[in-house]
Amino acid sequence: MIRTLPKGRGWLTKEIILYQGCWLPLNWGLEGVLFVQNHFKARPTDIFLAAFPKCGTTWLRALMFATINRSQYDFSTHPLLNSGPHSCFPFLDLYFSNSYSIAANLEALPLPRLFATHMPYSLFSKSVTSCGCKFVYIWRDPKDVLVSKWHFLNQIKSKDLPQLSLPEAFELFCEGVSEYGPFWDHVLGYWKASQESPNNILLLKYEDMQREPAVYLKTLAEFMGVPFSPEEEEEVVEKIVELCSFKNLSNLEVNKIGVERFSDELVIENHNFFRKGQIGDFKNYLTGEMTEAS
Ligand code: PAP
Repeated sequence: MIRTLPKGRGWLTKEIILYQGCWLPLNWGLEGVLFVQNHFKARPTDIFLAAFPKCGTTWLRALMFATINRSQYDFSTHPLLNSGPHSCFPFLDLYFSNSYSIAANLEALPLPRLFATHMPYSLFSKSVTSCGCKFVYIWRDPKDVLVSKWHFLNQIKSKDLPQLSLPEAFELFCEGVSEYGPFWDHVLGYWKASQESPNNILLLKYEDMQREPAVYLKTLAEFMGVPFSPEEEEEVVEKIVELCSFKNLSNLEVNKIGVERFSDELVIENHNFFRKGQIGDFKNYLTGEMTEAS
């Protein structure tokens, strides 16, 4: 099958493959999708955090984990102070890999099971999307996504492969050719599904969350079925926002020197997940012409 699929230039690996309308790296992207499509059994209580890469998974992962488990942990000894946000719940797309450090038995995960995924909505089978489970989807200005992705993938890329220049990345991104692209197909797939099933799919925008984190954290908690009580709104909401803020997380020892082992080939230093965390950084990288064209 793989031999027959269209190939494009990869940003992290040498090439990516177009599978069911989505560009995927072969050794973890496509394998992960095939695992989910063929072996994963969703439960109605499952909650997925879905996003195109570099739209805010790290932040949302921390917020969702801290919100769901707020009665279990004290803020002074919270697990997020000692482990990177990517270890608080797993990437569904990486479950196929035996070397994924937190790939425990799927059936043994605490309820509700939380999963992160970069898969487009259209790649999930009906048995997942119609079982009653929920999707939290975060998206972001694609110009900032492009810049963030370009930095991140060049940073973690094997030294044996050539770096991608920004003009090259811009061209490829506009053509839809980047890991989990095309960007707009990804966003619109979840947007359309949220119009049809608003109780099951919540769309959040990174920029809105940056402006009013407490407001959207309350929306998120309500959507996940764990609304904050009036007493919690006084204090707990602010504490979670503060705990998960870019400033706090990026300054923790674990996020400065820790690593996340996603698979044998994909071991990422946590500091790479925290770059600037700002809105509009694209202005420092894209030319006026690029901005206009995008
Ligand atoms: P992933 O797809 O590799 O998981 P993801 O977490 O979605 O990455 O996106 C990383 C972006 O979120 C980075 O943006 P930047 O490159 O423009 O800076 C990162 O800095 C930002 N980010 C990480 N943690 C936070 C946070 N707590 N609050 C706000 N932004 C954050």
